[in-house]
Amino acid sequence: MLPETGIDKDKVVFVSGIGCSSRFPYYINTYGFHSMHGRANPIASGIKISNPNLSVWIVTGDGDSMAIGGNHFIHTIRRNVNVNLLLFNNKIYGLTKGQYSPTTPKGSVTKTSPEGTIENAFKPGELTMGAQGTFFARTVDTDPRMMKKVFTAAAEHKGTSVVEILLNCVIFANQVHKDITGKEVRDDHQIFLEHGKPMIFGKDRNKGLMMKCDRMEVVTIGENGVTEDDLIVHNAQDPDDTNHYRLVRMELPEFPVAMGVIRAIDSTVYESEMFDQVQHAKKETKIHTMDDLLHSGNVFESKG
Ligand SMILES: Cc1ncc(C[n+]2csc(CCOP(=O)(O)OP(=O)(O)O)c2C)c(N)n1
Repeated sequence: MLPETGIDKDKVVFVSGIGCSSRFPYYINTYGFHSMHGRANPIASGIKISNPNLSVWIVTGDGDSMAIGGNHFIHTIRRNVNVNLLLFNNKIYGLTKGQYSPTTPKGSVTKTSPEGTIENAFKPGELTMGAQGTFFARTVDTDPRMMKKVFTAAAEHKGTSVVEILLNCVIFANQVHKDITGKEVRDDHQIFLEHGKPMIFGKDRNKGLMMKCDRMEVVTIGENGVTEDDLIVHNAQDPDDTNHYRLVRMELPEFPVAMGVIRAIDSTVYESEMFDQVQHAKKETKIHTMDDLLHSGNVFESKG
């Protein structure tokens, strides 16, 4: 997918934190930076701000970006730095051998929760919306066609593009997403959203999402007079995030899990605004040399 974006590979940087997922920069033939646990976001932000011509990708795990790096995650999104963030969500700390993470479902038995976790799990999409995110998409690692579509949209988006990728840790959280991604269930348990298209899903393409009294509901086309025209048409570009919130929260068994680009709205990006401010400050300033600087403002003279 990267070669098809037309971006020269010398202009691409992959920045990761720590974790199995964060080993990614070694597997790709571009520049890369395997950094510190939870700190990929500030490093990637610095790279992008100092050299906006680069295509900057962050690769992170659910532990790396939702726990130790949770603060950096929300602030990168709030600033809308033009970077792409691939969040490998296996719902466990893999590298350190199976401790629960902030996305581990409540009640899960893990190495650090022998009686089941007693914490509510984060949904990365909810955090993205809460941080005023301009782009959120979800995909599955076993669906290369879906991944390609979603990554291409992320690359094209101007702002922080958050992509949640559902995948297994084959050792410590094997089949963790099987109810969503399993071959026999995936058509009925996922809905692939496309901007401007009605929200249809199901093996027989006869199920859909409809608004009923301020609530989203699953309906069957052909039952109770429901037709395709009654379904919600996906508007990923709606600045009002109410429906996007509804979509990222959907979970089994009541709803299918939303895939594809859920939100992609236009907004200003951090590094452009910073560039404009720096240019303006340079033009207006009376300080051009170190001497000017030392003699500007309050100057104290030491006598005695
Ligand atoms: C400052 C610091 N604290 C803790 C660790 C130990 N540590 C390494 S990876 C990791 C969790 C990784 O989990 P996740 O981001 O979900 O990645 P995965 O291995 O599952 O891909 C932890 C706690 C560390 N390397 N550095």
